[in-house]
Amino acid sequence: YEPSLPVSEKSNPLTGDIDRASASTIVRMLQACDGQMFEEDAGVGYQRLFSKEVVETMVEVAKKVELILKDPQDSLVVLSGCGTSGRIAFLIASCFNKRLKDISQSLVFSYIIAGGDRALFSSHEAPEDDGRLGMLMLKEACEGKKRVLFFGISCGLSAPFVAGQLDFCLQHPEVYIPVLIGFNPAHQARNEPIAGCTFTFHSVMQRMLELEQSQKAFIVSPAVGPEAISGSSRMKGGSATMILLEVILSAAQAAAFTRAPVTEKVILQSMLAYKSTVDVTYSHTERISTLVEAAGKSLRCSGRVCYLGWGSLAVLGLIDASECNPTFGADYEDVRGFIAGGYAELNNNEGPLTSLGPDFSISHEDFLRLILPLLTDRDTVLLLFTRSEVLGEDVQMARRVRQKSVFVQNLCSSTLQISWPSPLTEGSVQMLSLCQQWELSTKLLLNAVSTGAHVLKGKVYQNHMVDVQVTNTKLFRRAARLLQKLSGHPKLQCEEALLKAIYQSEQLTSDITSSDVGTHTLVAKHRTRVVPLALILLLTNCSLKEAESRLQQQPIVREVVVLCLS
Ligand code: S6P
Repeated sequence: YEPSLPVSEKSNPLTGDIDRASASTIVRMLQACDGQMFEEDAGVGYQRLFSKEVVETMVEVAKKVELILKDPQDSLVVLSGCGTSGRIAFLIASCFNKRLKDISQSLVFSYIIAGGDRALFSSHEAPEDDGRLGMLMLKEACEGKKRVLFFGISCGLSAPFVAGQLDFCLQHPEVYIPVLIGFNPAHQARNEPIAGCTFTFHSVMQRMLELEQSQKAFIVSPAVGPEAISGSSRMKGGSATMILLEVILSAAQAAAFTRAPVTEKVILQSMLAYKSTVDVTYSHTERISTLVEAAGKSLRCSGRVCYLGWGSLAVLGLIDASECNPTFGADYEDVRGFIAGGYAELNNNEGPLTSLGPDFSISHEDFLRLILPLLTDRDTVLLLFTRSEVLGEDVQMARRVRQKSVFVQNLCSSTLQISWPSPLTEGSVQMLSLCQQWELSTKLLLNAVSTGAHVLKGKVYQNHMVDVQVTNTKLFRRAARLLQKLSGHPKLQCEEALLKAIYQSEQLTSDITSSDVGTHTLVAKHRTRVVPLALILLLTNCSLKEAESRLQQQPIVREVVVLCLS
């Protein structure tokens, strides 16, 4: 079934055996996968990051941002997406607003995430399916604006939430210019009907393609190769989103405030600097492997991994931690992020969210109060900071954590001895890019730690997230496809097994089989381990009860499968 899949959903041949690899091999595999982001077009006809068309479009988009920065009255640049794409939208909008504030300019960047701010730090995958909600949230965010540049981010060119927003932009060209950021060739955009809408992602994209010539819409969608863990777009998808947006917005800022015009050369050089960042980060494979090993050990013996961060690096910690639940079926206690200054530092749209539950307690005070007393030598704590941010706070914090004999590792430029590529341009751009590259570097490290640790815990089968939560239509379809691949059974049978696991019912009533996928995913929200359960059902033809007990006896899915097959 693989040839029919879009690039972002394919499984990567480089990582087929990642679930049996050691920590250092896992890191080397991730390095090879991330390296694919910068590969040239290898004759497959897909656009890549460095393709001429991609760079040209980035120049045009940066010029549109520049116009808004120079004349911000009644204007807005909105970045929007679901899951990781929405979280990166938040991170970038916050970073660039901070920089505007530093030079006393109007703040023009704003973000939207499907599901609202609670989705910044916890998994809310269902709103991704709601095209109308996307449109309404965009309309509300832009109330009264006369000019809006809208960046809709969907790595897989698939989120109905974003399709709804792009459609709305196309219907109001007098105000909105839509820019689509994704990582598949245009013809691979999702063409599945969207509940309550007359368009699909694919059809919206076709309309945008027609408007590209007249610069009324833009599409930046280079392929970056399949993810290391199939479909896990938080990894390369998220990194490439950061790179594209940071390059475009930095170039626009430099043009608006330092009179350094946006050119293809500026864009290309800036992207090359990100390539160097990836190379330099992975030149520390040994140190990263030590972290992966420590985090894996913690998770394997029911310990926890905590990221204690300062500034934007802390935001990356929060983001990485929040993705472990939907990706690996992890508990929110397994990997957690904390930020110095809490919500005041985050400055998110909806303000403090602490009242929503314990998983929204994210300040260092919360860590000291709720987590520190519980820490043991099974746990791993990573401190994330840049030297300029912390002024000794890190040392104090590390001392307090070390008293509990926890494995502590500082991730900052001095500890990892990460040296940075020589500055490409003079002036403020140099400062900006230095800071941004720290962020990409930190993201890669954290993705490696959390992915590697869960792989070592047995949460990945071959290179598939077999314990994925089935909480929206994309994930339901992915789960059914995975069952087909792993069991060799036909689609219908795999969907039936999945439904049995979701509804916890041996018999599928007509009520169940006649419901739509949206209804199934609402029920699946309250279930865990549905894909492993369905897989055992398919492989052994046993009862649900028996499948559950097999899974309880051996939680590592690959081992259960080996047992079932033998
Ligand atoms: C992926 C992550 C998801 C995606 C979300 C949006 O690792 O768990 O939350 O970010 O589904 O995907 P896309 O393709 O629209 O950017």
